[in-house]
Amino acid sequence: MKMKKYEALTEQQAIEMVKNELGMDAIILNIKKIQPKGLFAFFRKPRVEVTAAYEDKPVVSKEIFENKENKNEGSSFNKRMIEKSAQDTKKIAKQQQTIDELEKKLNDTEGLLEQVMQKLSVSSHNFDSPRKYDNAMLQFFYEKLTSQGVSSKISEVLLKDIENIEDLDNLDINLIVKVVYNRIINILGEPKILKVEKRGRQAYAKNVVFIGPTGVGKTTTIAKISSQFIFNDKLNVGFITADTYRIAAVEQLKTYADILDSEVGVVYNSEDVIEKINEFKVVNDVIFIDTAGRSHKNDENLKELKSFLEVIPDAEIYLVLSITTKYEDLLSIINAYSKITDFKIIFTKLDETSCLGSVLNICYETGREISYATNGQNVPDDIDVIKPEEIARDLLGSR
Ligand SMILES: Nc1nc2c(ncn2[C@@H]2O[C@H](COP(=O)(O)OP(=O)(O)O)[C@@H](O)[C@H]2O)c(=O)[nH]1
Ligand SMILES: [Mg+2]
Repeated sequence: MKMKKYEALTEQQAIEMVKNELGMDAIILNIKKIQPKGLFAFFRKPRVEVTAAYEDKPVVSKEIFENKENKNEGSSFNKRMIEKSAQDTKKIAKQQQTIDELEKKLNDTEGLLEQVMQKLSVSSHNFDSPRKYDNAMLQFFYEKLTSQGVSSKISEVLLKDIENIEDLDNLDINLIVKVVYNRIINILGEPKILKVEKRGRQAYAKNVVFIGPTGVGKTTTIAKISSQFIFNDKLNVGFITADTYRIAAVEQLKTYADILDSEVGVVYNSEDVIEKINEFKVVNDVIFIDTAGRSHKNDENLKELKSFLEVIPDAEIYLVLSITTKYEDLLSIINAYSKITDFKIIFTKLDETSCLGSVLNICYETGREISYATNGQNVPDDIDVIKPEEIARDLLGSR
C-alpha cells in the first residue's frame, strides 16, 4: 500500500482527484479541513485535504477480468477480488454519504456566517443602508471604512474596480488590504510640518498664525509646538494673541509664555499686530500668533479675520480643527476659511474618537495639506506629525 495526499476547495473535488488518479480502489484514509492562516484568514476559504491509500498495482477491475494466466487460482482469486470490490463499493458509498453530510453542514455554516456578518454590520452602524456589495469581503471593507467615518463615496473610491477582478472569491484578502491601504496613503499625501530656522543677522522671525473655531485647541497646540522649538531647537519664540474676546484667553497664553520664558503681545486690531510683529521680529526666530475662534458662519467675522491676516508678512497659516466635530461641519468650516486664506490643517482631540474617517474625507474632498495631530491635553507631549500609515491601519482595523 502507498499513501498520497490531495488538496482541493471541497471534499468532492479532492475525492474526484483521488478517483481519477488512483482509480476506484483507492481507500480514503482521512479527510481534513485546512483552516487558512494570517490576517483576515476569516475570509479565506478553507481547503480540504484527503489522504488516500492505494495498491502499487493498478485498479481492481483490471485484475479480476484480465488475470487469465492464473487459471487454477483464478476462480478463488476472482471471488476474493469480487468480495473486496463489493466491500470497497460499500465503503465508497458510505464515504460519499459522509461527504454529502459534511458538505451540507459546511453550506449551513457558510449561510450562518453570512447572516452573522449581516447582523454585525447592521447593528454596528447603518440601519438604513442596503448591502452595497454581493461579495462578502468587499462588503466587510465597506462596512469597516464607513463605520470609521469614511464617507460612502470615498469608501467606494477605495474599493473601486476590485469587484471586477476575476475569481474574486478566491482572491487573497491581503491583496485587497494592500490596494486599499495604498489608496488611503495616496489620498492623505505627505504631511507638512512647520520648519523654522535660526534667524540670520538680517532675516526676521517667521510668522505662524493659528486660526479656527473656538475651543478646538488653538492655544494649547501653539503651546505644544512652540515648546518643541524652545526646548529642542533652542529657538527664540514670541507670542501674539488677538483673542481678546474671552477674558481667560489672554491669561491662558500668558501662563504658557511664562513657563516657556517668552514674551506675549496682546493686539486688538491690524495696526496693533503690525506694530507687535515689528517689535518681536528682530529678537525672535518665530512668532506664534493666536486668533479668536469665532463663528465661521458670520461673514463679518471672516472679513475681519481676512484683513487681520493680510497685514501679517509671509504668514504660514494653520487651520486647527477638532476631529470630534461632525464631518459636514468640518467641511463647511474649511470652505468658509478657504474663501479668505490658504492654510494647512491641524487635527486636535484624536484621543477623543476612534473614527478617523473625517481626516481622509477632508483630504479627498478639499485637497488641503495636513500637518499635525494632537491627542491629549498634555503640553508639550500630546502632539505629533500626522502619520498616514497609522491612519490607514486604523481605518482598516488592523492596528
Ligand atoms: N482631549 C483633548 N483635549 C484637548 C486637545 N487639545 C486641546 N484640548 C483641550 O481643549 C480645550 C480648549 O483648548 P484651547 O487651546 O483653549 O482651544 P482654543 O479656544 O481653540 O484656543 C482645553 O481644555 C484643552 O486642554 C487634545 O488634543 N485632546
Ligand atoms: Mg485660544
